[in-house]
Amino acid sequence: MRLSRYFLPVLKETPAEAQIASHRLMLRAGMIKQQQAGIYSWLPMGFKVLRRIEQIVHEEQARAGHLAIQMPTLQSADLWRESGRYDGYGEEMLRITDRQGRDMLYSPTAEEMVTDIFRAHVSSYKQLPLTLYQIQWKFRDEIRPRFGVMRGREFLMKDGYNFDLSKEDALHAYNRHLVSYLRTYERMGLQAIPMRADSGPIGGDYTHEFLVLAETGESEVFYDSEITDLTFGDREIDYDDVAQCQSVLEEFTSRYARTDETHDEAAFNEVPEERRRVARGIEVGQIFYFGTQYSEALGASVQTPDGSKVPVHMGSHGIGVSRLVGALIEANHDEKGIIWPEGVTPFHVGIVNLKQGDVSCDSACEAIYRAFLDHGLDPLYDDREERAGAKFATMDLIGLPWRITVGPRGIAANKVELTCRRTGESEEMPAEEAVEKIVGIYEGL
Ligand code: 5CA
Repeated sequence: MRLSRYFLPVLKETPAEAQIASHRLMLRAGMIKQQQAGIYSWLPMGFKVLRRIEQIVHEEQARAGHLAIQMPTLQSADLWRESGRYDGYGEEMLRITDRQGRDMLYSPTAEEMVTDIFRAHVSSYKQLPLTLYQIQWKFRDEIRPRFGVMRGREFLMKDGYNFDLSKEDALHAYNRHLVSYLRTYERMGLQAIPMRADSGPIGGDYTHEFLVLAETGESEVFYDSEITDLTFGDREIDYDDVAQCQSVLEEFTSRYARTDETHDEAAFNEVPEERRRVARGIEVGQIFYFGTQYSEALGASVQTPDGSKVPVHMGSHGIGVSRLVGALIEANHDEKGIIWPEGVTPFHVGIVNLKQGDVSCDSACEAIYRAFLDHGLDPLYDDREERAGAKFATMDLIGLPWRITVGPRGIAANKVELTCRRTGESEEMPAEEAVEKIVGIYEGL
């Protein structure tokens, strides 16, 4: 992409309504535009990051053997009356009436609808296990939408639902989700810690929330500092291996880590004092096992090997896809702007031409730009007639992890400058070498 042809409506002033860094930076970098309280349009660069996050989520769900579907955002109230949640859900549910006077709602989650799909098509244990998921917009009429996309009213969620014959199988599905989520967040460059949580309106006894530590997080968290040393890394996982998934769950959940909703002071005090941490976190995902709550209410049962009929055991598992964009920025920024981790960056590299219109600079930039495209990478070339300072400020604000700077003096000596956004360190080298280095960095991702 050439910046002269892009739509990047950068703001010079810091928007007064934004209280936290991620919200400010998303507005300043032209990623989103607020349309109503808690409802946003996603502009090209913001939308690109959202798509990258979705892609990682899809890839990791596929790896775990889960199947992508798409359910409607508008659902019939009758379906929700069957589970008993239509009346119980409260003010957060946006209720709508169509022209025939039928009650509808904008889905805040989709346990009912996915169970309806299941009961229509599955009747035998032989069709299990089954996990269906979607990435779809949700609506929750939050009383206090705030912090931009972090607590929106309309927000994008990955919601997945497992159907299993027994509690034991469903707990394996729970573990499988925990493992796949660890991988998912790490690929985005985030550490998200599974913590014991409260199940809220979804119901059930088994639930973990995934929290990214950040001062501006909405949840208070209590944990054993040893947990922050754990990384999933590139270990091979067989998602059908019950013992292996269970052991990962144990590894990541055996230390004390809870949100304020389930915090237990006595248990926390058993952690050695020097390892006790009280902090804040952003909830970027949650997994639940709730047994037969919805399958019984909606009549989703299967025939067992001995011919009897039993309701299936279920759980649901969510990732806050749009919230993650904010969480990623909270965890990765400085006073100049965003610092994207390579896994989710909207463009792999920025190219800054210090003297637009100079034949040698222009042709060097064009060659670098082409070389990246040939390697399947996505460069952003700042080809505008702007001062160097303004170009650098834009690049720092939008936070591409790598920048190549091309100027007349460097080109005369066959050199460009390669700068790392995170460390600020620069190195001079021939253009081909800079391209190779960046290609190498993205090869493993
Ligand atoms: N049905 C289950 C899982 S599929 C469910 O709805 N879970 S949830 O309520 O925990 O939501 C899943 C994730 O969506 C949360 O962990 C959070 O990251 C994100 N989320 C929830 N509410 C909002 C909101 N108002 N704005 C942005 N993201 C949100």
